[in-house]
Amino acid sequence: MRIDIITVLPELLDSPFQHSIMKRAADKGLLEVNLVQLRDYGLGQHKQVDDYQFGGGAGMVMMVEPIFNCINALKAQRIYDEVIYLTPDGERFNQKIANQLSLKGNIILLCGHYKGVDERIREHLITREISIGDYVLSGGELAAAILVDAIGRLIPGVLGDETSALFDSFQDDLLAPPVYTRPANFQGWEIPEILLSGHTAKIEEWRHDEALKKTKSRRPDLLPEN
Ligand code: 6GU
Repeated sequence: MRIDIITVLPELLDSPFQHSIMKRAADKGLLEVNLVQLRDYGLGQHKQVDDYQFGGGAGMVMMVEPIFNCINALKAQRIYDEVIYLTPDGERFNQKIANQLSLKGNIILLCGHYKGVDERIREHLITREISIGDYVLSGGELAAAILVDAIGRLIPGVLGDETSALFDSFQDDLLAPPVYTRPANFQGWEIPEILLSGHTAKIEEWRHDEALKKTKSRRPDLLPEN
């Protein structure tokens, strides 16, 4: 999978994909993240990418032409399955969307700034608009990092244990059960005895019960209504 991220602040995204699981995905050739500096497509001597909004009002708007040229330059290289605009008024990102996107081949992520992008970009070039939650960020870059992480780890072969992504919090609409590691007793803080029993079926049952309990108390909205 290849993800191109169009941004005026590629520096913000230099580090997030160079560690841990995202690095492993890149090293294995399973995920290629390419940062595209929008300013390279800016207009005139000053490489302008934003301008005052028609009708007046505070805040700059990202112009059509640089984004149009940038997206076209990418599209000349390969076919894209989605051109996603990251915006607080997009569809709220969740595990289901991450699952869908992890099956794609090539994706463009467009990071907005200032007041956002000229609406004509959204009308004519964007295939999907995604928000990461009900709060406002100063730009789409950190949202893009979150998408890439959530998507990247779902690509088959990226996680060491092929099955582990399937048992995560949210993947089955239940929060994850508690986990423990050695020592079994730390200064009198003991782990649940069942985990030392060696009884796999009982342990799985306990984990499911704990997951259900936690979900009921913290996120009842995730449970089916009955
Ligand atoms: Cl995708 N972008 C910005 N700027 N703010 C957000 C967001 C995205 N999602 C939630 N808030």
